[in-house]
Amino acid sequence: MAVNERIKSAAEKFCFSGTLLDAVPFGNGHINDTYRLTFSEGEKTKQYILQRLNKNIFKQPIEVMENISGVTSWIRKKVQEKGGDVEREVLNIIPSHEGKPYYVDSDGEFWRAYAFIEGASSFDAVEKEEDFYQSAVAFGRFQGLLADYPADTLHETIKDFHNTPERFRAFQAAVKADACGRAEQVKKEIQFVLDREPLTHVLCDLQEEGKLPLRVTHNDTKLNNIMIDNATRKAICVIDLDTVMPGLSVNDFGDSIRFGASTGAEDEKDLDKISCDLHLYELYVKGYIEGCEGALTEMELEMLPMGAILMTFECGMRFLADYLEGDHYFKTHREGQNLDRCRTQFKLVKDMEEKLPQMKAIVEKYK
Ligand code: ADP
Ligand code: GN1
Ligand code: MG
Repeated sequence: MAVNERIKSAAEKFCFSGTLLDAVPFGNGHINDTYRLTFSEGEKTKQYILQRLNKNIFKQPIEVMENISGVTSWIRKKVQEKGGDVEREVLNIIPSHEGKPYYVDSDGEFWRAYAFIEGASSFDAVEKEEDFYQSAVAFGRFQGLLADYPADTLHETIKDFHNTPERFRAFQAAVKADACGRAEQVKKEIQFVLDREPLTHVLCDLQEEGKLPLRVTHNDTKLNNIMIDNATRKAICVIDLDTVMPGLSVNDFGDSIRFGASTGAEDEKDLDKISCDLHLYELYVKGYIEGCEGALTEMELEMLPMGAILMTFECGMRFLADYLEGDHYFKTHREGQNLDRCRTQFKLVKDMEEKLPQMKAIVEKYK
């Protein structure tokens, strides 16, 4: 396959070894452009990940890479101390020939490269229940590994990323502007958001009152941001570190539930297929609490179900705002995809609101 000239040119700027054979779009991320590169090295082949950062979203790509460099060196040291495999249990940045963790092309686009984590997969849906449990342990441990990281050195890579009241204000502005004339056809969904304004500040209020601690969090804890070993089926590496920032543990927990405990895909059109699977939820609660190894406070434990509702609500609101604004933020592959995504999230929110007593009881069982 002929390799796209632009990718080839970017690939030449990094310290890869061998001759570039192939470059294919890879994964199902909604933000960056990800490619898997294959190089030949004598008889062998070696793979790498090359990504073009979405600089419409990450306005300060150098700061993103400073965060990732800091966090990955930190994790590498801890993996090393525990006798783990530093090639596979942490993202390894491949530097540019200039010794930088990125390369800026002539159009001002930012590229970065990682060693490819071999013999592992990421999943867009739970195929084996155990994988979901494993992802929970891994995200919990991730939290532990970064518990003593100097949080004040981290840049806020996306301002107010999980500031739900701020997201609500941005949503209201999108409705008011109605840039594409779409508001009329989604009145029901808009009303769903407006009805839940009080929900938006529950967690922020607790944080402001000092009742929920600020921690170093991942902030994008989707199942497909975890690499699972093909042979052992253990979660080995947390990836997609662009949004590692100070945040709330309950949001990290909640975002995983939103994505992984749903009975359907994020963009499923048939809403009858969408609900929160309490069995998967329970597996995640168990794994996350175990992974955090006692670090969560009583209030954090109590608020885990709220985190799930709120992250799902916030994400649905973001999808709807993007739909109203003309689908500029999240990658879409078909018309109406952001609206479908919004609808699955709101269906999940409703379902979780009804299941809240059971969700709380499950946390009680494992805390
Ligand atoms: P996005 O921010 O767009 O979601 P990600 O960094 O999550 O981008 O990458 C997209 C996908 O590429 C991941 O879900 C995963 O399948 C794959 N991927 C990313 N980094 C690696 C890596 N180092 N090794 C193997 N696969 C990777
Ligand atoms: C984006 O990059 P990706 O696909 O892992 C988004 C998350 C959303 C998610 C919804 C930086 O995650 O916040 O929850 O889509 N990432 C960013 O699927 O906005
Ligand atoms: Mg991702």
